Amino acid sequence: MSGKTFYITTPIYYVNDLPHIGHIYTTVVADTIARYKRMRGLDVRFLTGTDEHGQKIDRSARAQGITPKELADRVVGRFHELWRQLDITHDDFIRTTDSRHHAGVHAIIQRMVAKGDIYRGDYEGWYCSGCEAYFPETQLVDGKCPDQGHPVELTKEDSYFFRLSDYQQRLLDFYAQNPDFIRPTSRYNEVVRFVESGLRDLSISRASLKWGIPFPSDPSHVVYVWLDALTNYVSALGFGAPDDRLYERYWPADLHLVGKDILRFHCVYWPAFLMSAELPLPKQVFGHGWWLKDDAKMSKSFGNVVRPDHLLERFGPDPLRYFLLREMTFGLDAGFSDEAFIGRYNADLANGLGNAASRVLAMARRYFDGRTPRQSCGANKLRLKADEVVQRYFKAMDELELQTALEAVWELLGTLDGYVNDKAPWSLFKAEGAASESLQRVIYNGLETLRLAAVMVSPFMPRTAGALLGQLGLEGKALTAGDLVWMGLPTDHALGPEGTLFPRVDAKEFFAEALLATPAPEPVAPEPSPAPVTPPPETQPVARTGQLPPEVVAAAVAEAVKPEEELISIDEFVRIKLKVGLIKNAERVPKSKKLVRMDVDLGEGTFRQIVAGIGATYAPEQLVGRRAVFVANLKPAVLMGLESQGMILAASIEGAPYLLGVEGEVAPGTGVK
Ligand code: ME8
Repeated sequence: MSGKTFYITTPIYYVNDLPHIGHIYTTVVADTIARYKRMRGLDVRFLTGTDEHGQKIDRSARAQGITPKELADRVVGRFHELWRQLDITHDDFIRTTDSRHHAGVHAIIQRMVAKGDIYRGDYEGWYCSGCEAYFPETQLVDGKCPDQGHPVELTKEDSYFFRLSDYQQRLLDFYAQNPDFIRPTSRYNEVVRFVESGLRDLSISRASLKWGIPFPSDPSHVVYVWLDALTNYVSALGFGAPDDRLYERYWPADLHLVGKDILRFHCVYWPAFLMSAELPLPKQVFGHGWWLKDDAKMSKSFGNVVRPDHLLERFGPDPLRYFLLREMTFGLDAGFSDEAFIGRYNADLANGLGNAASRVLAMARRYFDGRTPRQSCGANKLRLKADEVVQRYFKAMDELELQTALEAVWELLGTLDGYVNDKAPWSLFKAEGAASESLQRVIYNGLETLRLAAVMVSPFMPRTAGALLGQLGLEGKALTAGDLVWMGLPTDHALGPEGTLFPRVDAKEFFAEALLATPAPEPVAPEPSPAPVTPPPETQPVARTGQLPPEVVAAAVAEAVKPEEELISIDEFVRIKLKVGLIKNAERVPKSKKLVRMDVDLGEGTFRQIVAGIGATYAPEQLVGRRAVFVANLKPAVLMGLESQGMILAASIEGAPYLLGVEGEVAPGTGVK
């Protein structure tokens, strides 16, 4: 290790909802960068965690009849589990309910108080309870909240304020001196324009809320949730604790990775708080774009709805990691589509990397008895390309252009493919046998290119890199940038066992199975309104955080508040024939993790074949003899080659199906209303 440190953070995620693709994205990006920096020999510290205070969490917990801490404890487990499944290598996970964090928050506020930057006052402004944000009168639209048109009320609150207005010029000077502080540049300009337009003092306490960290010296207030949350980046290092060695070693952070929604909190408030507390400022904040879901497409097109948890379960972490990093240009928005996922999986992973690996390795095994050739090759066309790609890869990775780095690796794989076609090693073998020096060189070059590709993809797809290196007989060694030098592959060396990196997927079958196998996960708690992230109680609503693009908000609102015309009449309802069915036989569908094939008695004399994605919750033997409710007049569908002549009804709890029970010995075929 060089002794040079690299401290990287993700946002700490709210615990009012289960983690989704957006959280996965930020965390996977951070993990890939952390792994790359480690590979370059840096002393890396990678932090993630959860944001557990504030009104949003308080409300969600109330809606479920549990305490906010109980809610947080429940959801935090899901984050830990997900990060484990995705091979995330964070060094620490902070929760804002940790006592170490309280100490840090108090310590920072005390420094701000000592600086004379905090005063007590009354706040009067227009409050939107739908968005939980204050708006100045000038921003109201027709007397309503500018974000979602909710009604606003004139509200007065006793509060502690931070003299943010005093920091306007200092912030502008700082941005000017540190043009790399905010990336990408478009966001830098956005923040500068915003600060230039003027900053007002910021309310940093809430008297009306109990769920938070008590304000130092006045426990009748709690600390404003964003001041609380931002401090995690230093409290996790022991700032404010007796042992602050980690703080001394790693602060200031090299990179705060955030979504563009919370950029201003990180680029305006956080540096101003730190300036006030006389602490060093982070070196860079990167505000990446949003994953948008083509909602209409996903809900309308039958058979193509796939949730990330299903992708993870079916493919393991690497294809999802790859897809997220390859599909989104870092900094811009992108649409998440399951078709695109399967398309990339088949094209880039099964055909691209997977095929290149199996093709070259198979020849090596065959021609040289499962060993690498005895001849290496220093100078050749493939090496020239590889050297050039490695340089481009380093440059792109250093500039956080992860997509560009992947493109470079795939370009190299394309060159490898052309090279093998040109050199036609099979003809060389046929003509001269394994002793042919040309054959040895060609195969060596192919294997060496695969080795370099494996090392380059290792921060993105660690398991795949390990598997490919294993097949090359190079398992188990920690990778460094020094491994990206041509001729690292030993000659006459035993190759590892054979394996398929990415089996091809039949998209049609996959979607059919996924649709039945994975019901939509339930949110942890229903939100009282589709309000965005709790916005600050501020005099100037600089960052109406969590604002989704209008089309996403519209879709969410439409989802949450069904317009009257979407209600169905009783006539429509009775068109669905629900019947009690008795399951006579049940068996797993071969090659499917979740599908079960059942023979069901619906009182019709003959049994119906019904195929359902319930096999992860129920073993076939638990199903036989059981009564359940079925849709009897659904058009048949073919799943993994089997016709399903109906559908079994199940409740869905976090993606797992639970069958509806039927009390008593109700005769098969009895109608259900
Ligand atoms: O804002 N696309 O927490 P949060 C891409 N607790 N990234 C997304 C995304 C999407 N559709 N949705 C969420 C909070 N993210 C605060 C942060 S930090 C001191 C406090 C990612 O649970 C993205 O990184 O709402 C975004 O900034 C973050 O999740 C917001 O997570």
